[in-house]
Amino acid sequence: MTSDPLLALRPWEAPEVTSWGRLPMNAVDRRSGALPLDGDWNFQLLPAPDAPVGGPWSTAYVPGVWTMQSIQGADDLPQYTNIRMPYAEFPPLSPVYRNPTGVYERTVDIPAEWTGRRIVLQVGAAESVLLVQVDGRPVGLSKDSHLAADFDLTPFVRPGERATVRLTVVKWSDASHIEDQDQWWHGGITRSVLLYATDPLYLADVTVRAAYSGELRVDCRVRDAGGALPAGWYVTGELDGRLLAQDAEFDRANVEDERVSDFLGEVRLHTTVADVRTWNAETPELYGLSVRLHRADATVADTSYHRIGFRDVEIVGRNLLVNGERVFIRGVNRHDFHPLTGRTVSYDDMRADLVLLKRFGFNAIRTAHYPNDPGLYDLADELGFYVVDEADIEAHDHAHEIADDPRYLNAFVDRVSRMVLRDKNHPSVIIWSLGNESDYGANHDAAAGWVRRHDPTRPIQYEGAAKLDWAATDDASDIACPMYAPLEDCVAHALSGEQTRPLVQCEYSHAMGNSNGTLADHWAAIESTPGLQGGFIWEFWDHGILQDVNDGRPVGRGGAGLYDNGVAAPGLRWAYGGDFGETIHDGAFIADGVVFPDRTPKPAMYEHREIAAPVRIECFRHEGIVLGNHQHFRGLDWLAGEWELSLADGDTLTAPARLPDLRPGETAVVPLPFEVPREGGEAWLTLRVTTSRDEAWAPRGTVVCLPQVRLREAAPVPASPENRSVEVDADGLLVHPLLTAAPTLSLWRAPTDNDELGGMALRWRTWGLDSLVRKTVSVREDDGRVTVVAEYAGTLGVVRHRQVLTPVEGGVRIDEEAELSAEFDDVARVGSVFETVAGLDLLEWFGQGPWESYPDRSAGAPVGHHSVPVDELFTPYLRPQESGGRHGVRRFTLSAPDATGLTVALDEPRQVSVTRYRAEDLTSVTHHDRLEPRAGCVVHLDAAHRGLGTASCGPDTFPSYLVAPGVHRWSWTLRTL
Ligand code: IPT
Repeated sequence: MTSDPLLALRPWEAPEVTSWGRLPMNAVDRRSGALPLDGDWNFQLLPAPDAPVGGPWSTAYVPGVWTMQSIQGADDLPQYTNIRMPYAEFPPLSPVYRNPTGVYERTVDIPAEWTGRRIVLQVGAAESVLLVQVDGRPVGLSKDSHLAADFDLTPFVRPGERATVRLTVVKWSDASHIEDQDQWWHGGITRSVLLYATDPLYLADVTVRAAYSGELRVDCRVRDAGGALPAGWYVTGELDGRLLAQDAEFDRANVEDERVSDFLGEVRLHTTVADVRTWNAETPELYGLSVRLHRADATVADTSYHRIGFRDVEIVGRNLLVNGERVFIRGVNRHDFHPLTGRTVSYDDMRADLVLLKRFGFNAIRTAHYPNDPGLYDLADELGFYVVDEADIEAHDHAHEIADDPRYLNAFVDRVSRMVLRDKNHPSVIIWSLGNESDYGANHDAAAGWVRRHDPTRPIQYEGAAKLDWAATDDASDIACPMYAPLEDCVAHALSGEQTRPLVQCEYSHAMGNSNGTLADHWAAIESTPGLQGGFIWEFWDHGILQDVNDGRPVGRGGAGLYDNGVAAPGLRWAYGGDFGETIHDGAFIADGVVFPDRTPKPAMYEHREIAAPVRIECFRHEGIVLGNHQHFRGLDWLAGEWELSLADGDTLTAPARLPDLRPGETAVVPLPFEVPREGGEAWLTLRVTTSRDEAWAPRGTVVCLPQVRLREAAPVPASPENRSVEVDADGLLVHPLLTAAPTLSLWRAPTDNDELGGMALRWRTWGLDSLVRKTVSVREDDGRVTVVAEYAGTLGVVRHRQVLTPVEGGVRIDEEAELSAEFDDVARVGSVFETVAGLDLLEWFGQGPWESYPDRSAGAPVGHHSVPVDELFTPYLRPQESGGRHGVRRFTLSAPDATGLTVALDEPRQVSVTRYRAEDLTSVTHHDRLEPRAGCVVHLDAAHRGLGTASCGPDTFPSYLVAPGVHRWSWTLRTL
């Protein structure tokens, strides 16, 4: 077989050529009633597009990338780069000899009943150049890897006969230079392929404008594919079963009467829906709209179905308004990703993504950095999300050259306009984004100009334009949408009096590894500073690919069920950059999401859930608890509550809560549900808020938030001294039957990704904090009490540490002091570390929990009595690092099933971690599957622990969360049970 003659034109190095023979994009969904062509196709992978086809055929599954399938003779594996192109060629060129090109071929029986109809092939998405051939004849080509390409096959096929369809997909092209997003590089067909048929006269496009007022305008474009147009044809619309055409006013400028007759072009249905149920992300009310093209005899020639929502989006001054409300954007950046299939995602998977996001308080999605699968938008409409729809343009490595390169002008306008044409009818889409990280040039302005004329109903954003001057009024962005801007800069801008447009960060709070420190601080500022409206966390997924450690290949589609709770089954792991043998790669930077590759939420999700709480405890006054409704549109009737009173020296008591009837923004005082005696230890009141009925995204009883208030402070508990002594060894180290390593000073943690990429880890290693050498200076016994002074030497100097061990009833009290000279201005922690015997497998504590929390990420972990098996305390971040900490721990017990064990009481709420790993165990391996758990527990309790921040990409934690030099003192009591 010859290859495609279109290939002779070398379209993969011609950026001016964006398509050939491709039909215009439109919003008519052709999926239902189509002939699906998904499944196994004959396949061969050529080394380059101009190599001859002729080798042996194997099979590839469609939709799917070949890089994730074990295909005979196809050895092209995933490769991860962030900014860098994986090859040296400058735009528009790509490697001449190494340009994997997949040839997909299959036969299709064209249904006989399609005689006389127009027959169209739709390829859902292919990256990065698609060429279509039917029975050896060239049909067309397309670029733009994340949008569908339709080709009219009517002249190429005969109904009732068999046709051979060949799809050639070239991996590297001029288009790759503008698809340089921070993600895995793949190759193949990533969305469904189908064949559909229409009447020769068909609905070519439908544009819906549904306003908050109830006004509805439906513009229909009717096309004649066959030549002469029959007389008497007309269009009707039906909204939730009600015929619109009967009471709709037709646009008189376009048509003579209700009938379209002989008119090729626009038909407008225009009506106002009385008592309209409006759409917003909290109450996403949808209507079903069917637009029908009728033949003269009233039979239906074509139908287009849309679920529409009535809502307004506008910018007034510096506020972004939805239905007139200044809504907060609690967003996340989302890629189309799956650990088994790469970029191919199913409707059920997308639904699971969005359901999870709803359950954790998110209300917005930026489709980073390309139009997502069409199903995503249907789900966002239905479940309620505000979507920033982003065009497939990221020229990152060559941003500056490309933004003004006229050879790429077509591509910019093509990609932005095709996205708008596809997604314009979705109520969820509130903003168009021109792309990501591509500098700012004339090509952007051209695309923005097209959008402003075509869809004046939505704002445009583009970070690359707005970053030059947040206060500008004449660039391609209606929103100042910085990425990773320091919070103080955002606040200062909002207070400056210079702000001209809303400020919504397109990326912030980088979720790589153990991260998202200061999220609560960000939201405290956003909610209290007019002009700030939120942002989009980077990002939803950890893009770990499930990989077989033995053969190094992706497990692929058959891997369902081979992972659980964020952890891959034995022999498998979550691969990140470099794991497929790539020499050019960006390592674990691909694992920077708030969920693991199997969608298990990371602890940061609980932080977000609480920050987004729809109902909150404002404060506690004499008359009772002040509750507030923090939503924009909804009352509290969809929520139910239960009070929990956690007493430090007692149990947890519960009482039913009746939530008041509050409109958004209102507060009310509700009586305190418990009698709390004035005396006693700490008392915390939690309102456990759940869904009171089934929501589309949560069954009744799903936890929504856990707001909390302290009712009573801690009272000091004096420990009675014992007439015994404490046993220490010659080095002054505590001897205790349950400890295998005595408490010593710890100043280091296994660096988090933020610590590594932010430069802290390097500094700590240079200071020698990871390998301090302890030397006993003195051991003094005095009346049963032992005072041990030791020095811990690194390269920066010596840290003096003193322990006073006093026998107390049932155990020993340890008063500690460590003095850090001024050079130690930013260490990971100051605290004690010890190790226990095996068998103490349950941790129970009073403090914040139950999930992992850190000093700057603890707003979502309520104080209470918690109990978690030791093996479940650790969070399996893809690259092992500090993990499993619990903030604000007052006391804890580590016990064996026979109730033996030890208990620790702390002088103040402290950061504690109990894991199976020493810090150096975690740093000695690169992947979680390589960790060997120890039999006993490694226990850290810290006088001070550094915040997490987000320095892997963006601001570090705030100075208030750093560990300051000077004298640190802490005390704790260790008892056996
Ligand atoms: C920014 C990118 O937009 C995003 O795709 C991702 O790479 C993120 O950073 C980090 O994970 S760009 C960065 C250079 C600020």
